[in-house]
Amino acid sequence: MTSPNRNLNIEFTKLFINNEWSPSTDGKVFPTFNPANEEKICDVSEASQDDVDKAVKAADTAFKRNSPWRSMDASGRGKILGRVADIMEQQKGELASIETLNTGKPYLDAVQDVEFTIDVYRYHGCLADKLSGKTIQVDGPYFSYTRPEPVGVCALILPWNYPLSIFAWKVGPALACGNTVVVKPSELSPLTALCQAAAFAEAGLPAGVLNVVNGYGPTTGAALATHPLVRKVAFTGSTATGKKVMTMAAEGTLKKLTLELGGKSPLVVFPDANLESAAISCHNSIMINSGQNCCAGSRVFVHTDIYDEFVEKAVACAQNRVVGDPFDSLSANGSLISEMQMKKVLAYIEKGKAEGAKLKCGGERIGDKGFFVQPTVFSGVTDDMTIAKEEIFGPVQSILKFTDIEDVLDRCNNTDYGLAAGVFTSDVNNATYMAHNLKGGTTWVNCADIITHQTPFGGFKGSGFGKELGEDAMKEYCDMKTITIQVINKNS
Ligand code: TXE
Repeated sequence: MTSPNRNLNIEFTKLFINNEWSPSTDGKVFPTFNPANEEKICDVSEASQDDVDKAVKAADTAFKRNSPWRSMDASGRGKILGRVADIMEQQKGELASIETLNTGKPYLDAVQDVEFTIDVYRYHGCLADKLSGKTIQVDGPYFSYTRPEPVGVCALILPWNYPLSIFAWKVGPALACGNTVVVKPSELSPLTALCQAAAFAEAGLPAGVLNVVNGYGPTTGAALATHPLVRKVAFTGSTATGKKVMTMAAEGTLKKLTLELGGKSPLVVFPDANLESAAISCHNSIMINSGQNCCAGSRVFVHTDIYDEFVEKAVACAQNRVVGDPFDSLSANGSLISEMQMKKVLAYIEKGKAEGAKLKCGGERIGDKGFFVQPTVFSGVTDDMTIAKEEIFGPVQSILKFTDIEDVLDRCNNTDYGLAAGVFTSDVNNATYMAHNLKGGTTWVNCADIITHQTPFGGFKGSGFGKELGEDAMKEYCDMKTITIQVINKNS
């Protein structure tokens, strides 16, 4: 087991462009914090519009015909991703410690994030030389086939909740397919993106193929999303910002787009479910990462026959959940990412109380240093309440009641979101009927929040479009070309 390191020497804080570390052209920096104690960790270079332009041009040059990257065999690209995974394996404790420091998430969760990241690089590395098209029987004297080709320069805009792994969710398939990338990490958690850039350089990635520009959304992020040389934007964040990014991607040069946005994912518990196990799964689904999780089970619909018993179990789980120093191995939750996020969550809790939901436990900030919030459970939640409609992104479980399967399906699907959903039952017909009719990009049966590097992940409706992870992620980073060749019979 790796051990945490609290006394880190933060080595990478500049912009990573063309395999070089450079300060921003105007010398600007911004501070990055440890949300668990509110102390500044270090300053990070802030990319100006000129820096973004430099990074995109470096990526564009690296993508030119006959460049070292474009000339490399697909298996060579795969080997580089494999080497990055090996390097990260060696640095697991260090990377997890930096992630914990910069996000406030428990160290043991951060270790799992590093492991997931490594799996993603290995998986997409192995897929690099398995991209294929089809040969197609066509009418006439022609031979047709399809050929997946890399799109070009990809702008990858990242959130702060899983900075390490979501970097890999996008960079892994983008590079496996032969694209070049410019990554903008969240301004709240840039440090492990920079560490991964260093790992790619060490692994022998040609200059310009991967660039990282730190900065804020409306400036650095917008400069990247609107840059005319960018061919594809992949974004994870809020629906509101996702819509802006979609507009930007449509202006100027039309760009391909993947959006992974938020959710208000329903979990439905039937009376024939294993109640203990369902209660634990539902609890973990909303509490993990302090609820800052796009596919969190934030609406739990429980059948009226088992409602009170389920609520009792949910409250016991929440009361037993240890919140504290993220470097302490006993802590299941650390701090939230920022004061703003904490205030947003506390405001939703107040709204829940004001609108008549029953606060069963939690509901308060813990301490006055760091952004810790008590695991909170509301019962008696109804569909019209704000806490049942909007994404809270905090450790707040809302439990609703249902009696009828058709009615609960309608209620689950009556949301602008469609990222994930789940059902708990021992009846296979119920399970299948629910799984087929719930509108969520990922639907779980007798489990929740299970995401693997092999399975595609992505939402419907306001939760965005396009898939990450699994083989499907590769398609998002390719243009499929059709090639048709006239076949002349020289003897006729
Ligand atoms: O997200 P934003 P924020 C949800 C969650 C959270 C809320 C707000 O509910 O409380 O969003 O979080 C960049 N042009 N999710 O404000 O604004 C920004 O710099 C280009 C769900 O952090 O969406 C960051 O890199 N880029 C989500 C990224 O977008 C812009 C994970 C996300 O920021 C930009 C995170 C602009 N105009 C939050 N404005 C999930 N799906 O898991 C911002 N950015």
